[in-house]
Amino acid sequence: MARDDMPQSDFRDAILWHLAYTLGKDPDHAQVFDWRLALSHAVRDRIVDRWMAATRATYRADAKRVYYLSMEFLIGRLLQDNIVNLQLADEAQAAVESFGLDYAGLLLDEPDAALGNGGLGRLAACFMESLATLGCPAYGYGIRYEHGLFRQSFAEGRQVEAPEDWLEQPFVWQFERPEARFTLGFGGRVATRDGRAVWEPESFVQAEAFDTPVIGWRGAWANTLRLWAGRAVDPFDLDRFNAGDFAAAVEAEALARTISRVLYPEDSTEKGKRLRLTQEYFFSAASIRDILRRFEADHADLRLLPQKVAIQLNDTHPAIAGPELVRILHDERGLPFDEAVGITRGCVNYTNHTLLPEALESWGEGLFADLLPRHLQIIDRIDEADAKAHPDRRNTARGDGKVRMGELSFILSNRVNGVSALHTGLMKTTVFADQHRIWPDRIVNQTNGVTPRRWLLGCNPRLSRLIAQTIGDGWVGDLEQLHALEPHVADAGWLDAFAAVKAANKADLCDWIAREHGVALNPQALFDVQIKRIHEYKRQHLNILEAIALWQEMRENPSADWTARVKIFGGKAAPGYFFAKDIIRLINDVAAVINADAATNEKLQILYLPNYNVTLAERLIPAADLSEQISTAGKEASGTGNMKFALNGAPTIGTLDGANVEIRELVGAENFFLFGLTAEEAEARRAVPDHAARAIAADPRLTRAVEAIRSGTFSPGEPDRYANIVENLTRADYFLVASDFADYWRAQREVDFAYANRTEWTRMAALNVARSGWFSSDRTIRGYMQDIWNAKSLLGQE
Ligand code: 6GP
Repeated sequence: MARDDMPQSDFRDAILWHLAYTLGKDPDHAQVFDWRLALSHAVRDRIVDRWMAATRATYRADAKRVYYLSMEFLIGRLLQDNIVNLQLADEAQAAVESFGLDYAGLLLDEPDAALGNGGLGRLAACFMESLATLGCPAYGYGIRYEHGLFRQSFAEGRQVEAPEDWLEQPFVWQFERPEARFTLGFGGRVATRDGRAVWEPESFVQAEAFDTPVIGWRGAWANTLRLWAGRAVDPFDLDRFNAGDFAAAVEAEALARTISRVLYPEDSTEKGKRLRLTQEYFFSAASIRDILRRFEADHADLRLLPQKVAIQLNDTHPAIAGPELVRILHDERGLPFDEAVGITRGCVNYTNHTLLPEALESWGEGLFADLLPRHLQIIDRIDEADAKAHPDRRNTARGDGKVRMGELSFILSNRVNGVSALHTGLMKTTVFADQHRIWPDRIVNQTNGVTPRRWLLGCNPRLSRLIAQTIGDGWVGDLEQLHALEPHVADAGWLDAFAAVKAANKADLCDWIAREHGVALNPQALFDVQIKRIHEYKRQHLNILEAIALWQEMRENPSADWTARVKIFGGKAAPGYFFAKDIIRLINDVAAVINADAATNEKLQILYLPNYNVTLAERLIPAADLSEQISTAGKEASGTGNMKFALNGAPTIGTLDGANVEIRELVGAENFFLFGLTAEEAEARRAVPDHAARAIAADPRLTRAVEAIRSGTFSPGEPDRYANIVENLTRADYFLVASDFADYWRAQREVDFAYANRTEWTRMAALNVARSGWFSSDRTIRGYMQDIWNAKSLLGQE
């Protein structure tokens, strides 16, 4: 094949062509890495035409565009996802195997792009895929971090963090856009000229765009994920270099790149750092300029902006986009202030993802004024106008020497949404009660969802095949069709096939764990999985306490008919969150002791897999029997892992928290293991003096489990290693671990009992699948399009 014979149709030839002409490699000497890149290029070629067609259609229709601003996009690997959505899986596999290569191995060679911490970032990635699937013209805007979320390993059970380096390899999916650059100012002062405020920043950096196409199901539509990288306005100072000061010559570039260097490894905790606020302004301001540039290319009247532009703030991290838009419209384009605010409010909407007070961002006035002096004035002016209109208003954006980003987002938004019914309700009665009283129509609910392409079709091919054989393949684009599985649940033969899928997935996981981690698991055991960020409110320590109590009871009563269990944990702790890191170490210490106990280890094993990420989730969820969703009620805004487990046939053990409530309603109370205090009861329990000590005293199992930790059973020679955890559990126990323990124990024994009747269990698991269709992110995005953005699908018009 020659260079000019760029193959159009034959996929195998396309791979060979890219191997030669894009990568300069001879097939005889190509490594897995080269083949993977060649395959990726061949796949990317199939995306580009559709991507351009979608962009052209959007221009032609002058359609309203949705802009999803998010500090995080936890996209994971893209090769398989793109292949699945282009329906190229069989062709790609055949081509790869014809070269004598292992297809799965090739897919796994791709680095996992971890440009996010957890739920918020992964939701943004699912939303991008659903927006494309639904043909909604949309752009994701974020930061192109050089280093994503840190890599986690364990040393003597303790979390060790190492930098993540996904960009050390070529990222095939992106297109660099050197022509799309904006210069952004920071600091300085606000001057007055001709009676108007003019911001005179002190320093400048440039934002450079990198575009990644996001292709929807069946390749019908593609949108753009545009990530900004920092660069210096003058990257190289030749005078300084010639003077021999080589480091200083590139100092400006090093500083500018710092902005997009690392993802803050924070989840639900606020990090009051200058760099973080700089990052937030950097990507929000670059995005606003890009949005205006696109709008102004075709429209002269800025008052049309709300008809053409919907901006979604993914939590408060991009909240500064609001004042930035007001500033440009007023200071730079000359619109009256009130009109600028009105237009901004017509475009901007805000999603809240947590009620935890420490996660509600606020910045000291000093820092804010130093970095964004003009924005501070704008915020004050909006606050003042609101105060005049609503004299009884209490929660303003400015107050207590702080700029409060939740309030700021609220007052500059058209719609504000929560992410599950319970969470939205609590927003109205707690953090945003004051605002809700004044603007009762502003808060709406959009319960989260997950994309079925990645979280069923891609990650669970066996179950997908069984479903397709049973009800056809319409469910992939219309997940509610899974309801058609329900009648088959009464069919013993079908249930056997369903059980065989889970067994095969578990066998695969066991093989992988044996290979990678040298641990042999009992595949007959119930696989009980808790994977998510480590946080006190998510209560991994409740889970490990139950494991300790179970182990103690097994030792006491070895001949009882115990249901064998493997407890699997995965998740990272923010590096500065010491309590969470103690929990990690405790789980690892407990695992070491219990796994070494020959008296029980056929019945109980504990495994903490390091470096939890999207890829690991894709491995674990299809093989899970039980989904642990055990947060203190009122604290988990929604959860999305909970949806993935249910969709893959793992019933939940959980509290009435976040979207668990809706999962339970839909799958049926009899197919969900409920325990624990409700959000209301939890609030009341906190007021009871000594609630923790009382709960422990009332429960001999809990007393004994806590005592084992306290006395050093899991930290021989160092009994006070977990003094902090013990102290917390026995005294303040804000997250009510002790109060919920007894009921959790009861629900776990119900699980044991139910799992022992394998047919009944399989029925329950299958009903979880059949009834989880509502949790597709397609449904969520339709809700946003209708209730929040007023945006239309352009499918069929490309
Ligand atoms: C998370 C919430 O904790 C989780 O419950 C929810 O499912 C997810 O957002 C998506 O809505 N919040 C975050 O990850 C976060 O950083 C500031 O909130």
